Amino acid sequence: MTMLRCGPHALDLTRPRVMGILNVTPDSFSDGGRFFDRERALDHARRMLADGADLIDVGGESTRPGAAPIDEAGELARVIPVIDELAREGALVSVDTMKPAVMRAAVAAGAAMINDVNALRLPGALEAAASTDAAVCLMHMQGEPRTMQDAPQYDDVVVQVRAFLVERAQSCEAVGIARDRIVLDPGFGFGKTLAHNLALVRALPELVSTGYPVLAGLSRKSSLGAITGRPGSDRLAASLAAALAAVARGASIVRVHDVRETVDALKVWTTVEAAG
Ligand code: 9MG
Repeated sequence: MTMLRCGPHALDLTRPRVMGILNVTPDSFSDGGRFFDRERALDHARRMLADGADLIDVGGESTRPGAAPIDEAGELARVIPVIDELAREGALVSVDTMKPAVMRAAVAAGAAMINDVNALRLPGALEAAASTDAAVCLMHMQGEPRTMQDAPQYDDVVVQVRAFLVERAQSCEAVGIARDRIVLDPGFGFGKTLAHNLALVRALPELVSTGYPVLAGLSRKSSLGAITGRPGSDRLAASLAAALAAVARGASIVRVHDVRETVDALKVWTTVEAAG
């Protein structure tokens, strides 16, 4: 599929696309104290767009292992004003949420993609997404964020992740979410060991063979730390290598923190590939 339908936008996937990460949580953009600074978050999003991000993923609830959950009202208060402003400025905005009410409100505020690490499994989530014209990113996660890294286990991680994602995509189509609105994501680091993540990167072509576009989120993840021995703040080179490894295996969208560097790396990669 070459065009992903995202509300009023159509994302041409004949070349790899970059999703910039915007965490609107107090630990990401604090005002120097305990509060979230919305203007700093918006400036960061504008910087990512100027650097070449094709879309911005706005999330108000951290999915890191051990992170504290947030209630619906708190999540809405964080994400809606930011989505509203970025959409008004013409950006293609994705909302990173598991909650049906947040999905509906975010799309009403201008979000054109729903990125759900829970693959629309909460009661009401499928129906909420179906009531919109937004694209949906269905991610695989084993367990739940608080405990998912405790002892992840699979008989065959590639077979199980692929089967799960195909089942979720079919559930979406059954409630009226058209095929050209669906993206699949193996969920690197979500209930997976380093060996599981590496197997999934190598097997990306098997996910691509489903016919749905694939999104890969490897940026700064702990697997890259396990390989390089570097902390999250020092994983730029590792993240670029991972993004290219994913795109080389057919990923259509990469979800990243370092937009400028990823855009440059992809320009070189696509130029080399086009020349061949
Ligand atoms: C919210 N979030 C954190 N990591 C992610 C990943 O790898 N993929 C997607 N779709 N969302 C993610």
